Amino acid sequence: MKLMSVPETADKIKSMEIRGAGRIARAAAEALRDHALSLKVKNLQAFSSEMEKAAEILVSTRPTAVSLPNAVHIIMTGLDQAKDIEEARFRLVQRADGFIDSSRHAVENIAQFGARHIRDGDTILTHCNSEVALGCIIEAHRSGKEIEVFATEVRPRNQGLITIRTLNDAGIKTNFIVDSAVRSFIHDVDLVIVGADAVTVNGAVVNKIGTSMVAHTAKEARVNMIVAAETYKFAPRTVIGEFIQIEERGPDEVLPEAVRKTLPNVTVRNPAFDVTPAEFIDLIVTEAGAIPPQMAYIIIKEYLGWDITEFAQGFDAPVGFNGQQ
Ligand code: RUB
Repeated sequence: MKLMSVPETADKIKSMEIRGAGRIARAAAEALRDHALSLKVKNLQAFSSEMEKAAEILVSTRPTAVSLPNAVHIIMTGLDQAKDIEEARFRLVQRADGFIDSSRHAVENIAQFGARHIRDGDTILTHCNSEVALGCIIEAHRSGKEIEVFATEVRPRNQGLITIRTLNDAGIKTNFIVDSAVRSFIHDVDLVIVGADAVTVNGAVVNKIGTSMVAHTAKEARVNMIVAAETYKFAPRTVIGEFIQIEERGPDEVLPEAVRKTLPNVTVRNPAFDVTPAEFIDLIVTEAGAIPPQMAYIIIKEYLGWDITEFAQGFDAPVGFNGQQ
């Protein structure tokens, strides 16, 4: 297998060749691990500083997916405690591999937990392309439940096309609709399942633009909404009131330059994500179990191992994935 360099991985994340919060985090973990393995430097200080630079490059690629800084933080933790380069390298590789394994297990466990909330005969609506949300749907189908799916197109990047291909290949009956048709079909839907790029301490979910409109429509129609999210998508810094930055992407994704040139008074706005408040969400399914969104702090504190007191000592307190030191 060809190793991908840090700049290569960063470019692929920026251009969305690698996309989806979980995949982004695992790709960053792989890039950091491969970088650590190939790094030839004279001393531990140089090793740490090169790794910090690589981490910064990766974290700056996409600002919204909290899985990315969370993964990088987990992997970089403890470097300063190593006694030499080889120990630092070993620890980092172990942490990166540990993160990738835990992430894959989390995706599998969420599929199992989430599928339990899907009943035989249910019609499910999903928005964007989330491997964990799709995992729940596919697992419900695999376990013999007869289900049908509505999948949105997801303008402007059409992630819905990836979703319908996956559902089609799994043999699941699927309806493909444009984003603006959600309200027209919501009465045919029993359950909405989406993924998340970030979950804040107060249970708000940041996900693909349009998710909050879907959630609003579901609430109005009294259709339950489930969010499938690994614990590393919960955002520790929201505990101290920090906001999740919503990525705004370039106008070309929405309208070609040739057309924009003819419209001098028009500005294209292209936020990639939006925020769905906790009161629109019935359940967040994590690998630690399903929780009401209002319990997000418990995941941040008990499961991720972050505590508000740690912020007083600085953000770099040595805590790791699943609270392991
Ligand atoms: C992807 C998106 C997905 C979440 C969760 O946005 O909003 O719903 O990232 O995905 P983009 P997953 O296409 O802009 O990356 O469950 O696969 O981590």
